Amino acid sequence: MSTPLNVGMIGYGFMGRAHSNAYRQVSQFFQRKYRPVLKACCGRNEAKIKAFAENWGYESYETDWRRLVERKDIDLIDIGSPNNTHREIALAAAAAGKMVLCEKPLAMNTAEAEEMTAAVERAGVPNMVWFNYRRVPAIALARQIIDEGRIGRPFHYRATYLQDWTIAEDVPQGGPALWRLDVDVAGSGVTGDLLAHSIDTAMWLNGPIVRVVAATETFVKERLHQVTGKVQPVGIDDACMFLAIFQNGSMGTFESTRYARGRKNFNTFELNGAAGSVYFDLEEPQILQYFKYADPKTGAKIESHLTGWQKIHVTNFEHPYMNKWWVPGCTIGYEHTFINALADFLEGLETGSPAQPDFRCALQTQKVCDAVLASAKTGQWQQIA
Ligand code: SOE
Repeated sequence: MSTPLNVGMIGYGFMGRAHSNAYRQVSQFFQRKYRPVLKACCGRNEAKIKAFAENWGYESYETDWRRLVERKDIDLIDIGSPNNTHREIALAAAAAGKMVLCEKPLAMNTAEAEEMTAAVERAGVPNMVWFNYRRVPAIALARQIIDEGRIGRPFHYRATYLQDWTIAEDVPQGGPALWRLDVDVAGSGVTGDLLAHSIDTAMWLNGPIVRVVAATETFVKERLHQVTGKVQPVGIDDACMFLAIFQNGSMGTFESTRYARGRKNFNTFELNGAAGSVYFDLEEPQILQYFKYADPKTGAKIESHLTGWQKIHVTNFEHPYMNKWWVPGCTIGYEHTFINALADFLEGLETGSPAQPDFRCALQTQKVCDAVLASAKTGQWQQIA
């Protein structure tokens, strides 16, 4: 017998849809004790939230998130609204004893993230941040390969996260869909929006980042603001590059922009170690590339004429998450990363071993983002606690 878990979803944009889809699908594919029930969704525009509730099958809707948080029939609050709303909702939800899931980045800055982490820990409520790319099976396989010692001593980590949707100068900032360009709502530009993903993945695969030095650029200095109707200065970073030193002594380079013509959601990483390397590119999400130089157990080198990059099609039953989906060779996509993440969260509730990244873990990513932005201002290396 499964136990219902009543979900209150805040936000009905891109992430509201991605999370709602996960709540609807997860129990069909993963056998878990807890079964999400789409109890209520919430958004300020009544016509839109009503239509959203009908489309996704929510039992009810609210137009004020405070009402949702107060409801006795809600177990879990999911924050899928813009970044500047995360803190207040998370604090209220934790105080009301609700489980809290939050879209990335956790907060506008480290101070907020610390407050939110303290709140969920004080309340003792389960929590997680939706860094969904950890749940791409090929990325999870990279982690497995690293844990198995197949990369050996790591030397280099290289990440890029490139998009091209803000090149035109007449793209406005602010308001629905375009709040990511408004610094007062987003907190930062590509650093919090895209590099937060890269940093989360990097630290999951290669351990903590301890030092960074960065440069950012805002290519279009003024844009029409959709809410005020005025042309206003752009406060976000359009592009960011930084160097990083990991605690394990390896070196990292990170690059992100929304001005890479032709790149839509180009999220890549490569890790080079003494015994091997791994490479991933989200444009081929079912592939993990692996270069094997030496056997991790015996240390024996691969015969030189047989070395080369292997393209592993990550769809076998033995691969992470894949025994829950289709038959080998059949791929899964973007939406499944959210379903896999939710399945892990539900498993954490059941086993008592919380799914990651929880708020505390995401706080560390926030600290790296803040250090990157601080370094871009001063040009100096920044240490991360
Ligand atoms: C930005 O364009 C964005 O939608 C991010 O906010 C998401 O986190 C990323 O996964 C896709 O790109």
